[in-house]
Amino acid sequence: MASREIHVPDLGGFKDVAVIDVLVKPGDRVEIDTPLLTLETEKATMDVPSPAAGVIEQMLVQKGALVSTGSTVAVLTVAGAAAAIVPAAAAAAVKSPATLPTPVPVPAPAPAAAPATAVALAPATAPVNEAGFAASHASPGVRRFARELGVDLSRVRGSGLKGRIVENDVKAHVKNLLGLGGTAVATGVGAASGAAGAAGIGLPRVQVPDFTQFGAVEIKPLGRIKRISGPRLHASWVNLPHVTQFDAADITDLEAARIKLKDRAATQGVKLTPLAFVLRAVVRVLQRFPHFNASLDAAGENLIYKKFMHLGFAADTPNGLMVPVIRDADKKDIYELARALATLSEKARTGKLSGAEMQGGCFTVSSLGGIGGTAFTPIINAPELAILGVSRAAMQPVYRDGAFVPRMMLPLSLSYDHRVIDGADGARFSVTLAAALADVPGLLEAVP
Ligand code: CAO
Repeated sequence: MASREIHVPDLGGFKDVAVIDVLVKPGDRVEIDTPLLTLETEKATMDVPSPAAGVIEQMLVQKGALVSTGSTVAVLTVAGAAAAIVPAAAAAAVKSPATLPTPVPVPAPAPAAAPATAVALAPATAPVNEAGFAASHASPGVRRFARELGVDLSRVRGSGLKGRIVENDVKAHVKNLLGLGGTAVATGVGAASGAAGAAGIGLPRVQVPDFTQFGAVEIKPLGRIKRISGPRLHASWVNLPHVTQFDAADITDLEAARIKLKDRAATQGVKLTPLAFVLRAVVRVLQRFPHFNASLDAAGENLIYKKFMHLGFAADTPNGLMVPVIRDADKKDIYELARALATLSEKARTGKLSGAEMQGGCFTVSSLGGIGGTAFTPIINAPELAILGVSRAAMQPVYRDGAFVPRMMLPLSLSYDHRVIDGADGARFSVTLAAALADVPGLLEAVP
């Protein structure tokens, strides 16, 4: 057992930064990266994460205190070696919108509840300028409020001290956008932000009755990940016109090859599941369809083609769904992809993913193949333009050359942003992907 001081990581030149929240107390057990404090600069809020696992011995700062780079904020009792220590600067997780955990794709409900006219009435749901949002002068509460409404803070004029944006500024901004009366809008905004799962501005709200009139209830707050990802998923759902293209790839030959390779891979500690092959096939297809590896700019007028190929994948974890990102997936072969999948999903499950490991994705794959199902409609991980859903492969009778033959078919569900990707392109992408999955030698080729 050893005591270890925890210092504020490099704040990038900011001094006397306010502590706006103290998240732990003496006696609390913390892991590496457990947030200890929340700081607020004029530009963003950020957590100070624990650089090591242990038990909090002392907290040396309180809410309202001012700290700078290197200030000692806590003392931690650390068990065992210093090996568990990671550099604090590397672990600092800036909680600006750009570094919030990537929104997690979830199977979407039927889209019936979002009439197009209502979305059109909602200027607050125009694409958010993330850099401008991050730079806006507003408290975490106001940022959250703006996120819930899909309001771009960079467009809001602040009436507080030094131009700080307060909640009423956000409401006034929405009022201006909608050209409606103050009282009515304020009421609408308040209600929309207050109710869990409430719809955004301009959308019909879901009425939540008092369920106790029907029987006993228990209320539990949503977990942190769901609270962060929910508004972003909602923003994607209402801002991006989703279309889902279904297809099935014949992976009979691929499965035969995978089963042959699987045991040898296992001896080298690699679990070779179909997903690694799907990722390799996606890379090959993205190389032919670069506009699927792009994003629309904030104005929705230009397409930003990415000259890198970082692939996200949805991982089911005890804390909720997360989307780790495999960097430079185009430079990895099947085995390297399988290894990256295992490493990152293990980190996601044990809460050890860093912010950087969830950023920069170009395209996401969401596989429910290990669980079951025949198809689903994944929500695009905006500002990406498409997401591939993979369901469970099954042996099926396929009519070929005048007879039914048993083939292993893998269901694919490709959701894409119809503002950028036409239906014909969506179908071409799916067909090309199915062909890539049938081309076993191509998938096993060495990666340049
Ligand atoms: N068809 C048939 N079998 C499949 C399959 C598929 N499409 N995909 C995986 N399997 C099999 C694997 O081969 C493995 O079988 P064995 O144990 O016999 O080898 C088993 O299912 C379990 O696979 P896995 O889930 O451990 O591994 P994976 O590489 O397929 O997936 C990961 C890794 C992290 C994506 C997965 O564990 C996970 O978290 N999935 C859930 C993702 C999710 O919730 N997505 C929904 C988001 S909504 O958009």
